[in-house]
Amino acid sequence: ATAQIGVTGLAVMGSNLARNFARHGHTVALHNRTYAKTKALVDQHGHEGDFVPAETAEDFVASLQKPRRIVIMVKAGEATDAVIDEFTALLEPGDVLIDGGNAHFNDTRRREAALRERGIHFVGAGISGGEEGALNGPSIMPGGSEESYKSLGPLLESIAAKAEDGSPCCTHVGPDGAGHFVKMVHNGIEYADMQLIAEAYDLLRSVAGYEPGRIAGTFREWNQGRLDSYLIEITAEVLAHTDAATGRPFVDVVADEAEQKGTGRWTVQTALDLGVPVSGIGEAVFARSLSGHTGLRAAARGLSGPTAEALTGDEARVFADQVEQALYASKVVSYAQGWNMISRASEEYGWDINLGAMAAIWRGGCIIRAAFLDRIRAAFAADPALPTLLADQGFADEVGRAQEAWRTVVATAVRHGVPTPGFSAALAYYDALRAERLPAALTQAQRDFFGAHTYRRTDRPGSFHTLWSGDRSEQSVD
Ligand code: 2AM
Repeated sequence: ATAQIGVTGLAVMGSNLARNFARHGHTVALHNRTYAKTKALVDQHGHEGDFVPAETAEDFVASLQKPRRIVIMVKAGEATDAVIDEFTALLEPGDVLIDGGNAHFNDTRRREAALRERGIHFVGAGISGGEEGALNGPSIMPGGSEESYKSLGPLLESIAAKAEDGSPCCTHVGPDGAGHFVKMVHNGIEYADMQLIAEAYDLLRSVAGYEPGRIAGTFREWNQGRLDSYLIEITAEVLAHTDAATGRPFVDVVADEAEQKGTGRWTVQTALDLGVPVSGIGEAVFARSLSGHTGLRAAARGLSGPTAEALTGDEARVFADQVEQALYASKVVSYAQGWNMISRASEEYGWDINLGAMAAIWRGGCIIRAAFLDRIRAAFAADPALPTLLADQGFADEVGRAQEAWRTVVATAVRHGVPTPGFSAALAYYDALRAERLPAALTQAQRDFFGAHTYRRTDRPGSFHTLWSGDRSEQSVD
């Protein structure tokens, strides 16, 4: 037994992760359901490090040092359960099984509890960064027991991306499903970021009248400032790209129906269950969904819209700057919502998640990597109990300075008939949070009227019901 770590499931993600381990000096046991993939990996990349290919699960397990550490990289769902069952029979107490797929955190909680009974550590690890990240340094979000992280942590940290300050983009997130939970929220935030960027693009194109090439330049400029991020960078590259077949801007030849694999939807479903308003992620999921409803869109194409003219010259340039401010402010709101969700789940499940550490490990490797995340890390370092990012003085000041431009952008979008559900929902959230009084008071009164649901008063404690269909006197309800 010579291998420090094993990888089973050698499609692209698994292969790249195995190569990443090997390139960092670890001896890596390799296994795949069909041996051809294992052989292909060793044939092509065997020179990159020490690999121990195995044809059978038994040989694979026998090649691993104890406690054994096996990373499972198969499609989330039934395949994961099948592989877990196969290996559980071959493992001993103290061994560590790691699921690096995009499992739902409730599946991870179930699997962890079942394996814990047999003394096996099950680690649901979120891995972000795609194929490229898996090979060159992903952001890794492992859950599971503290004890499992003692032996596994150094291995994972060695292959993880490194933030600018050199620290690894990997930390023990918390027990059982905590790792897969934060990976899910990461993806939800990614959806929101992408939606906000798409809205900014749409406004620059439809309201400022910019061509894609010029918008690429605008995004490149923005990428020099506070919006500096991987997603802004690739947006500029996409917008600068010309379709070889037609000579048209690439973005104009791509069908405008966005797809989704489900982690955004999971985030919103889970947020509803936890009672956390994540309107930015919600709008992003709905926007993708709407784009795919071609029948509805065809049926609505003839509906009337406004006749506002595109802006020109200085007006367009001023507007583009306002869009940057709206994008930034909306981004702060959507991250604030995402962190609320992690915080709420951490309480609900007893995960004790370090909120600042999540920002720290998303600074590199993952799709939402950005300079911005170091600001979030710093905000939680200054106040670990920060109730919302918007309460951090730095973010509050910045959003405060952006808010007039943000309102102008949303109002202009409405006047031009350009849908900006992300910008609009973020602004509505901001205004609702800061409001002295909300019309929820009226909602409560209505609920008491039709359903005797009772209400509380602003001036004294207790619950009350008004006899709406009687003399409208007030009853005290215990
Ligand atoms: P395969 O090469 O034998 O198809 C992505 O599909 C990876 O998951 C592949 O390496 C694939 O193995 C593996 N995989 C898919 N379903 C599986 C299952 N039920 N059991 C084991 N491996 C599986």
